[in-house]
Amino acid sequence: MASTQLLWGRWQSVSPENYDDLCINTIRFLAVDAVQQAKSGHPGAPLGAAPIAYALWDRVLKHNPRDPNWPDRDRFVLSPGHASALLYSLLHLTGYDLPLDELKRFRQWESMTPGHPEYGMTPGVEMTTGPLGQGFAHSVGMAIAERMLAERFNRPGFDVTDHRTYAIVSDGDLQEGVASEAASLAGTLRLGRLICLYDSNHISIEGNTDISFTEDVGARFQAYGWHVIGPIDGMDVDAVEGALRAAQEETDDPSLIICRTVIGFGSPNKQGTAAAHGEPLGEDEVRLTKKRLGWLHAEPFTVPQDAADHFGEALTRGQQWQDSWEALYASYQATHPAESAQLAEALAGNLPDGWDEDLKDLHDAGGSVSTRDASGRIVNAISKNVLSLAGGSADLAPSNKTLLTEEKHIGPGEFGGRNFHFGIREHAMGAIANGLALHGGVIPYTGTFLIFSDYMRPSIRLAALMGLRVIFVFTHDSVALGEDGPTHQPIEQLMGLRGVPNLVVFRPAEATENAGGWRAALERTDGPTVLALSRQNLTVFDRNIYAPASDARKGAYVLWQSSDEPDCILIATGSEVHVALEAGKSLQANGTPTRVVSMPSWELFDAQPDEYRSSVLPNDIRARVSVEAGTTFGWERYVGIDGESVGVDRFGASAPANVLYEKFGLTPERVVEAAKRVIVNLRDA
Ligand SMILES: Cc1ncc(C[n+]2csc(CCOP(=O)(O)OP(=O)(O)O)c2C)c(N)n1
Ligand SMILES: [Mg+2]
Repeated sequence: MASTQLLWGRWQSVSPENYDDLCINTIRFLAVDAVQQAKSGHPGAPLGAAPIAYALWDRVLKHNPRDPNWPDRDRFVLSPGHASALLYSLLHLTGYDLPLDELKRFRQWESMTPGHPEYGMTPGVEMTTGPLGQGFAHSVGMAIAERMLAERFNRPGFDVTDHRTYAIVSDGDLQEGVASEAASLAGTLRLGRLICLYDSNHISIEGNTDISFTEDVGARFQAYGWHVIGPIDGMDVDAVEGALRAAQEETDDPSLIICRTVIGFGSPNKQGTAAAHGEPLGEDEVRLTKKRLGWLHAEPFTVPQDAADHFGEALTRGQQWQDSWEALYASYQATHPAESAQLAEALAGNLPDGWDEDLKDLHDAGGSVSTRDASGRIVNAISKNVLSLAGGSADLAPSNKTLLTEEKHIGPGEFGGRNFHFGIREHAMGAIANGLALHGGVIPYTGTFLIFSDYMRPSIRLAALMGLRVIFVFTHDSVALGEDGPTHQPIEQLMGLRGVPNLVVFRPAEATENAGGWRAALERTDGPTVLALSRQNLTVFDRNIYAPASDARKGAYVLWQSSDEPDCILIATGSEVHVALEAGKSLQANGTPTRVVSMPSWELFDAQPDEYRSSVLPNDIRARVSVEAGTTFGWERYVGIDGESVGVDRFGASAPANVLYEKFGLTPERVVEAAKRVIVNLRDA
């Protein structure tokens, strides 16, 4: 370990005049002390990556700690979220509204310093990280959004959107598949303003990365089309700064700067080993580490005045950046009032007045159209008014109907379009869509088959956790997709998605409900929406006969019922509403008054007032049957212990849709039988 020895030499002799050394140690020991105080956390990465973080934050990153939401700030993502203490040190020291007391409450209930960075909890935290690979993939989305806004709103002499996206990424990040997907697309798109610092310490939890990760990462990224710098000495601040400047110069392609670092740097007994990764150093080792690095302050959480003064310059720099941007923006407003107004609206995420006007009368009653085709028409109608709406599919646009037919495409170095080609990369598609939403100015949607929601579930979960407006379009939403068979037929996916907190799942019965789903999704500013859409055609309800389509927004509504007080309620979603309706009419014809409830969205229904909910599902009508072409697991919630559920509790099969519906019992006859059984059982009870 000759290089480590050499580094020891440099770091042993910290002199007070040397602000860099002092500041880096201040970052390190705030993090180490926070972890030690919490008796929980990860000291290794902050100790090792402090110099690269410092080089970026002190010398390069354009930000204003006083205004974490300044639109033209550089974005910074700490992809290894376990190194959160590093980020909290930086935020505190550079003057964000994160008091030292909050670092002392690291990982405690309702502190601003949760175990992993969480979006919305701490000023300056751009996203929630922790699931490795996601930070990196989201940063690709942020970098794309920056270019899209620049393309749409910048005018000659007015580069009002002109920033970069930086990420620190770790071994674990670059092992994860989602990072490979995102890196591949970032290379293709030539995202020259994306710069990633790779904290290459060759250590993860189980030991040296030699045991599982031996590829040449630089060569791999070069093959993706990235501009690769290094390996460089990640403990050498000047070298890191130099690499960052070189990366800035390279505007054609994204840059990866490979920084060789030492995990747990300075800890005599743990540095360079996995022991430094995920547990406090221990009181003794903290003392030894401080001694080793020449840190003279016995008291934990010490910020030497010289360090505080030096970091404080970030406030002055930040204000100057923002002031000059604001001056530019003011003259942009004066010379380009329309553009600046639109930019402000886009950044605020506002929808223009009358944005959904074109959705009226989009579909003829009595016609027959799949909800995916209807969605295609709807999204095209909305996109004409909502210019921030942009999205695409993971290579299934012709099937998902996600194409904006009159808009251009996003491609290599081309960001003026609104149609994405994510390639067959569902996981990164989700992450990139989230990154677009996080950046702001773009309202993203994605597309693939419902079955492949499994491939992007971690990104959907993060969208829900962060409360992002992202619209996930999933078509081919049941066994009714037919011949492609069980690998393509979703069974447990709908219910699985319903299990994600803060995710709205909307499965419309036909085109007019579908418009309600899109409306709800666009108007929902604090969380994502899944739209589950059919491959097969479905009759458009005549709303003169049935309840108004606008009721779909309530999540569930009485679509139709017998004139007499109903004996039973059939509750269905999506294509099975049509099965339930036929069953309901047949029950009525045979003397059993019935109510049919269309329930496109559990979550929207559950959010309604009690009064409304019990008007749709009155407590005293306990004979209930649910009908949905998916797992029945979970429907007890609405049918209760006396009810029954008609669904598919097995993997599907390859056959024409009508055959599958017969074989799986998704028929009006089966629903009628179930309803009769439930009614009889209740009477006999
Ligand atoms: C998707 C995912 N899988 C597993 C983990 C658990 N985990 C946290 S850190 C880590 C390894 C970290 O190694 P590295 O990324 O090199 O970070 P370092 O130890 O160098 O700080 C693992 C497996 C995780 N956070 N995310
Ligand atoms: Mg590592």
